Amino acid sequence: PTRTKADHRADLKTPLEELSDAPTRHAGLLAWVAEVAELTQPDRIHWVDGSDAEYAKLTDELIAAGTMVRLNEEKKPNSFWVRTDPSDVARVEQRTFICSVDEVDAGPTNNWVDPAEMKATLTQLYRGSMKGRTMYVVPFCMGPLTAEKPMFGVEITDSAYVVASMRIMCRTGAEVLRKMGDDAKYVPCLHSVGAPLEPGQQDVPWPCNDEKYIVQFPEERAIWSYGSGYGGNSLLGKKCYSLRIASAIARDEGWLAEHMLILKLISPEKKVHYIAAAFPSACGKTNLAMLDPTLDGWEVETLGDDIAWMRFGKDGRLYAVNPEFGLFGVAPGTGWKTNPNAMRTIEKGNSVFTNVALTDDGDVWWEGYSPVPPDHLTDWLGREWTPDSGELSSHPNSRFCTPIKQCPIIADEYDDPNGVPISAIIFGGRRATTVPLVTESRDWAHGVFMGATLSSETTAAAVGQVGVVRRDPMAMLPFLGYDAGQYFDHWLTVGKQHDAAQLPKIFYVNWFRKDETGKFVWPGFGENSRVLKWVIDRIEGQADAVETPIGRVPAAGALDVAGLDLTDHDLEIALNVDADEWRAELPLIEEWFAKLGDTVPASLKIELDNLRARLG
Ligand code: GTP
Ligand code: SPV
Ligand code: MN
Repeated sequence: PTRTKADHRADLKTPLEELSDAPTRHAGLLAWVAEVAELTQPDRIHWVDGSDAEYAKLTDELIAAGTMVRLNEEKKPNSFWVRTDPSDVARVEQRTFICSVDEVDAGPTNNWVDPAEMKATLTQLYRGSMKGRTMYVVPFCMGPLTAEKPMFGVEITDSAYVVASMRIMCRTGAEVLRKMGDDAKYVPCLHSVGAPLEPGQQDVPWPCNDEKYIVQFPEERAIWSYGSGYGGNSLLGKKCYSLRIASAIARDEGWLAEHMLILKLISPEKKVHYIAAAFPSACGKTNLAMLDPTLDGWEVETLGDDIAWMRFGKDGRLYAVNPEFGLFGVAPGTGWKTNPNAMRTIEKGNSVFTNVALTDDGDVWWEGYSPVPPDHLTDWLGREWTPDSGELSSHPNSRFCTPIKQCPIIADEYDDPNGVPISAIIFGGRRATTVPLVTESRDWAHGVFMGATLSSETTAAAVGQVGVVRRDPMAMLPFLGYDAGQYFDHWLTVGKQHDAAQLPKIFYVNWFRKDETGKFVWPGFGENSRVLKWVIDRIEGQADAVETPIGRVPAAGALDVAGLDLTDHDLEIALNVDADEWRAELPLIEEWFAKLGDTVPASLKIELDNLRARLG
């Protein structure tokens, strides 16, 4: 006799029966899982163990559901192509909330709703929201499990895509749960795509909801996310935990949680320096993190491409750890010429590609993947695409999600729970004008001023208009878990608490300056090693700089441009400090500080006064 769906259902355990043989005795966790199951009404509960067998089953189910397509094993082994709903392609900053108890603590840069009110709203939305679906429980740890105080989280989600991606992006599974024991503290992260299924209702390949909420409760250290399956909105260990919640923890505990890559730079003399750099979303962190230097004898190794947790060591130096386990990189623009190490990383497979194009032989493609596009593709919307289509084959915020350990230049220190000592912090943005290729700050406070006033053109990484200049302090505007002025104060305070000689030197870069025709004047990518060399030479007292009103820039001849195919005109534009352009910047910075209000530290206002005076 053929078995009906109803027979099959009758065989399944109820969610509460499943809980009784859950793989943990952590009472707090069990109670929370039971409470969420009661509220969201899933068909079943699955505790994620992180095994290969589980991953194979999960991806098979995603293929059957039409969410994933398996790529050609010879091109990209164990890898998958995913198309999202066309409306669910980026972070939703307008729908992101910091629900601190008091509104002032969220600061003027964040959306705020009273936490009780927000919980009431979301509880209504979560009620029955997992009907017809599996509720996955994903234990995870941000940073090494061997840390003195491992930073645990548990994500409950009804999205198998999220489970598959979390496995790549952070340390997950049975080992984490074991290490949590019966009573470890963890950040509860609740996620639902908000698309319950009625009995018999056919699912769609990418379930989501038009109503979206990405909510952080900083005092409670909890995250509630609803309606979106896209990376930064749904992989809650990433931006929600490791930046928004962690920045609040870091303020309380005296450390820094930052939107920064971490790289290791080795000079021809084999001298090692570690550098952390903060650029806004889609402004070059992944590329700089795995840069292939064009300068002879210089080498780069990768430690992280998006997030750095930095704590002061007993020696007074600032040590950085990458809390993540994978790369969630912007696909377009990633190719053998621009980022060969990313290409080598994804070639090894075990990756999920979202909103890129599919080739006829089961590989992926995107703008910049190779110089000549294939004759035919399936684009990110599932349509036929040819080079004459006149449209992008891939969404500008399409992403590759791949294990960081596959990076051929991953540094050995990557797993060290103590991190690496940072010599230089680099801030940078995407500015067509005004901001020169590289500027050195005079001291820590001046460097904090540079970070606090960082500006950049908006990109496709967030929903909204692209190319609009906005202030993005320390590249953290969308990721700050508390008041921006207090955040600057925290930066100044940790600087004052430590020996100035041991602090990293702070620099400011811009790879994106354009000439009068709209062309980037600086070649970027591997050539950025020339800027890193100047940075390190400055630290070691081996390169000359000239004072300008905005800081120190390379003296004539101090930036190594030997062998670089660059006209004098382009180099001049790249390095130029134009007093008129900077005078035009002053009212924008004033407006920015005014918007932030009373909590902007007085010393940053003095920095602004000094800048104004120097510009005359
Ligand atoms: P998120 O993952 O969103 O935080 O972005 P990211 O900061 O890691 O940016 P990523 O390195 O992925 O670069 C984003 C885009 O900028 C890609 O299309 C790159 O090709 C391009 N890009 C990166 N570095 C450079 C550079 O030095 N010059 C130019 N012109 N473009 C660059
Ligand atoms: C960013 O937008 O800064 C990213 C991608 O790194 S996301 O995970 O969506 O935040
Ligand atoms: Mn990022």
